[in-house]
Amino acid sequence: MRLLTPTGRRLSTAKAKEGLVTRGVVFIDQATIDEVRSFLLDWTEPYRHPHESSPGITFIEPTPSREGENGKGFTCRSLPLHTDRAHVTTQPTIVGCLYTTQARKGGESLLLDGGRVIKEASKKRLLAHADNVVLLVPGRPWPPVIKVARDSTLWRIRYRSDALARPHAATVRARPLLNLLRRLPAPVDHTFAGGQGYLIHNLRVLHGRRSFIGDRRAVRVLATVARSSDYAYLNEGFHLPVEHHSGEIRG
Ligand SMILES: O=C(O)CCC(=O)C(=O)O
Ligand SMILES: [Fe+2]
Repeated sequence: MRLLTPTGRRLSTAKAKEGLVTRGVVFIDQATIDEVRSFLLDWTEPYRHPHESSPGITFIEPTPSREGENGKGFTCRSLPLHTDRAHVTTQPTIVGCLYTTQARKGGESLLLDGGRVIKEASKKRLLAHADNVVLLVPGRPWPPVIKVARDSTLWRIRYRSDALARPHAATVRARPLLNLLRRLPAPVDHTFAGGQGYLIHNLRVLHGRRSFIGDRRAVRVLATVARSSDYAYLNEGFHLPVEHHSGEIRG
């Protein structure tokens, strides 16, 4: 397996972990699922998912029996930008997607750095209302979409906008931030062939995909950083980069 920056620069295992810290994303190439698991082995633990096949591992492919309200991933439809498991209490920290079969047409992966959204909200002085833009999840507590933890240094974003959960402004003053979140910047799209894919910091980088035609398959890996790891703070959020150039997920 090769670990790469989004511009294709090769990374060592250690630098790839750093890439998840500094950019929130690492690309993989010529990878097998066992290699992805072994990259995660000594510093993360599997995050359990109701649709998994083994701890932390879910096969993402059109599956008619799972096409329920929460099953859009198991169709060939587009998936708008989201945080995995945004509607439950605790999200996986690391989400990996290894594509095993490329669609005949479409199916591009979409990625957007949530750090860029937070910076934009900050520039427009909208973050004072962040506590009041919540993810409306019927029957569950409504967590804020953007949250800052630990002495205002660790940020996180929790986003989805579909039948299960959507952002909601609890006060009138929070509406401009809600509007900003409803109109996210255009994501960067990436075409991954079999053996390629990405690992993202799920509390930072939003992901989705375009609709597709043909057989498209992926293996998704969900993980939480082990408490003993130096990177355990990623389970709470990420540090906003000081310099954020174009904001696009590139090198
Ligand atoms: O199909 C993909 O590329 C991503 C799927 C996904 O994000 C999901 O099912 O949550
Ligand atoms: Fe997802």
